[in-house]
Amino acid sequence: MSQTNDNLYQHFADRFPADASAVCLDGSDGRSLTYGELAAQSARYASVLASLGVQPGDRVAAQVDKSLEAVCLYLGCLRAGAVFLPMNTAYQQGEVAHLLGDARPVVFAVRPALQAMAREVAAGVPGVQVLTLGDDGSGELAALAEAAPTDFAPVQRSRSDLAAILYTSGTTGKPKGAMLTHGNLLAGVSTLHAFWRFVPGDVLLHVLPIFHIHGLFVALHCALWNGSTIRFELRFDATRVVRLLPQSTVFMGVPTHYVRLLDEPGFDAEACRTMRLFVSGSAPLLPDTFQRFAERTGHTILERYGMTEGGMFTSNPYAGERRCGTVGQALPGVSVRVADEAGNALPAGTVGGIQVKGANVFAGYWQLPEKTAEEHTADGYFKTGDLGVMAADGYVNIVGRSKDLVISGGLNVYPKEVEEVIDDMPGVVESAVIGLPHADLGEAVTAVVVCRPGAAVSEADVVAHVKARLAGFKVPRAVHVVEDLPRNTMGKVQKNLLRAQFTA
Ligand code: MCA
Ligand code: AMP
Repeated sequence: MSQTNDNLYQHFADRFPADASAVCLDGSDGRSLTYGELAAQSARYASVLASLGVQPGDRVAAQVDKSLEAVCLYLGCLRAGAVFLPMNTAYQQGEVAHLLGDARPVVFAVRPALQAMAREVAAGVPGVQVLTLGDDGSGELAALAEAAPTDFAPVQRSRSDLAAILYTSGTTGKPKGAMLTHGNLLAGVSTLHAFWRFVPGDVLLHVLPIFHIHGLFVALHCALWNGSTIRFELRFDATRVVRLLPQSTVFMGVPTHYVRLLDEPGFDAEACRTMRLFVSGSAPLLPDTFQRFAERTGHTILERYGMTEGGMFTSNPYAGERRCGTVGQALPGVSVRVADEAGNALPAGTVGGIQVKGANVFAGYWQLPEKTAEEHTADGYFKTGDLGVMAADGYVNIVGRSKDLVISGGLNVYPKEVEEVIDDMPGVVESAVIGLPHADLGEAVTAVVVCRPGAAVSEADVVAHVKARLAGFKVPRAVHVVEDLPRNTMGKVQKNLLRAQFTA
């Protein structure tokens, strides 16, 4: 009896439109790919990876710009049975070095402009081959793909085989790799596709980066699962979005996207006339944004909640009440509870930790079994680190985080990482990094710094120091120099007091 192949690519391919000339990716740079070309191109990337020695289970890292080629590389990885490791393009040398050293990929695809840096980092990592991939069909990988065959049978995978590792930071220490299996991703996409009622003819307006769950495993996956055309915007431009909405039916974004759209004069009900769904997530959507959006367009944003460690956990309903300020109810197949530390579910209306379990929830942290165990309860729930309240009818409100985290424009910044970089500066005694309310970004990274007596450390010095070492979105938007940091009796910095002091 032949075994079913649960390679995620095989499941996508089984659902691709019968008409191979249907447009899949319609790029904002004027380039596009049909579904037939996507199948052929991704086969070529799979062949190239295999010829480079990539075996099923080997990691393939990519720090490349959003492009048609990046999608083909990703699908090629799935086909070859490799484990895809996407990296934020803003990561600097130190951040990349940690990920490469930890994941030990066999291939590292990089932007041509940054190949010197990539090669320097890779020199310290045994076994990794660096190959360039541009966003316009240029680069070494693209050239190899050009010459490769257009057929490649997807490698046999079971649901428990790894498909991707996405790194996510923690309150302490370095970023950890969240391992996602073919089964996790299959469960995620099939649930969302049905729950958000994708229909033939849907067109996705895709503006998110494709190195995080939201852009890659939520937006792109739902559209591929539906065989949809994807208006593939290589970067977010609110004016272009307003122009493209009348050719689209679904949009997914972070709250900053919605805030910026509301600043566009032409953004109104007429611009949204063909749209059936606006989804928001990755950060809290302010009630003001939710309400202004409804007044301006007649559409109610559907807010959902998830994490790198498993994709989506809760969603407001497609047909029922999309309740402002909530992230909706547990998605089908996902168990969500608000519980105490011991894992006891708390009564409705009580604040506690949000814990989740389901086929979409990750397989653990790469090579960190103890950390994985620590983050799970005895009965197998994953502790998200988010604090919430569940109403009697199951709607969840996220009220805070037990993890020290700032979310800026939908991107996570772990204060500890930024503090460590600032504390290394000559003249600095210590620092505390907090998030302060910001109209555009939701929260703005803010540093509070204590200097040595007589040391002249300016805001510009701190900004320049961090910028040289960490991704741009982690750089403080403001720096306050203080005499000392407020501490409680245990010696812990009272960040709530700092937030109150520096909130305008
Ligand atoms: C860019 N910059 C930022 C941010 N993004 N600063 C703070 N926070 C940000 N999020 C800085 C750059 O470093 C640069 O600084 C300047 O802004 C301009 O950069 P540019 O790339 O042009 O910015 P932008 O186009 O305005 O980007 C804003 C953005 C983007 C569109 C909101 O950040 C974005 O795409 N965010 C979405 C991220 C996302 O997909 N999150 C999902 C992950 P300088 O000028 O000084 O160099 S969370 C997830 O996946 C979970 C599962 C979930 O629930 O969804
Ligand atoms: P990441 O680790 O980058 O996947 O980010 C996941 C975190 O984003 C979650 O733990 C939440 O803190 C936050 N998050 C995602 N969606 C929402 C939402 N709709 N509202 C509030 N926070 C959210």
